[in-house]
Amino acid sequence: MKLKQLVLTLGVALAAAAGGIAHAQDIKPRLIRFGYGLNEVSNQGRAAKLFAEEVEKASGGKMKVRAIGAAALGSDVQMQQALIGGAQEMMVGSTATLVGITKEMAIWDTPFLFNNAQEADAVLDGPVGQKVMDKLQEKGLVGLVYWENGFRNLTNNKRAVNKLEDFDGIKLRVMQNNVFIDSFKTLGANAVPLPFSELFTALETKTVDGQENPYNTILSSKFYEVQKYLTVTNHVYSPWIVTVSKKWWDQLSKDEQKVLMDAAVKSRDFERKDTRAEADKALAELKGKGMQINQLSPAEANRMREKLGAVNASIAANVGEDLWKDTQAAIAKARGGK
Ligand code: TK8
Repeated sequence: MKLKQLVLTLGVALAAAAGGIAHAQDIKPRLIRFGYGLNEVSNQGRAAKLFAEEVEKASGGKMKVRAIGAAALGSDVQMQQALIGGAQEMMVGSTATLVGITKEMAIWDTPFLFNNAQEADAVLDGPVGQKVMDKLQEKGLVGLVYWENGFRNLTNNKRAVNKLEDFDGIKLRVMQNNVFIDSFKTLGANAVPLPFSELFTALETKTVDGQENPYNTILSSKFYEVQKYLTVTNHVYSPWIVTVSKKWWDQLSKDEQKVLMDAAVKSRDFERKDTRAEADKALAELKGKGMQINQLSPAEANRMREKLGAVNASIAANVGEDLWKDTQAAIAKARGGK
């Protein structure tokens, strides 16, 4: 009788302990390191914060996103490698920095591909954008959504760029990507590939004379402190892409994957609105900060466009003629040509 009681008590105690452990495991949240390159007070930082909040809310606190900006986890390229290896869970960065991994991403670097953000949204969120995104999977990455980095514009410290010839000899930082290197060499600049995380210092120390990025970034990264001239070129629309380590993604339940996907879509919609609202006011702000701003005349803009057309053939060859044609067709459709 005594023994039976002891066994019973022990059994209850063991069951309680086991239950306790299982419970503790249940409430220990899944930690997601979400890295990005810009600082917290940027359009990228605001959207990363919203993503983190949405994930936490939708998972009832079971999933926790630590959004880590200012390239504290590394440059775009370093973070991509960490995702592939499984050492980091998520990031957002430029599609242009993914070209070394997935060559099809170079389609988005085509100069003057989109005339406006609505065309970009239609193509990126449509079947062509999805197809390019899905190519990441065979390399160990899962793409969720495209965010807007934006139309890129030129800044430099040498001279106001009013005509094509003014690019001559400008040492221009570009993203680590052949299309960008070729594009700016074609225009006569001295293109220097560098990670974004090294850009401010390179400008400050005059290692390079200039760079190109959307208004939002010129503002949030305070490039106006180290750059005098801004030329409105809108030479290419630059997407950001939210990616996940495939190694890690494959361990998640379908529910967890859905939480991330839904939050990614919400962050995308928020980010595009926020970015566009900020861009609308940015030029006036940059002027207020002392930048000297000029527009290219329509004739010079055309010369630039024609000159950059020379890189199209090599982009098409690199991404494949089928993808090139599908993209052109999708743009025509977005323009209402059907
Ligand atoms: C941020 C970069 C940045 C991009 C660049 O990590 O490198 O110039 O425009 O947004 O991805």
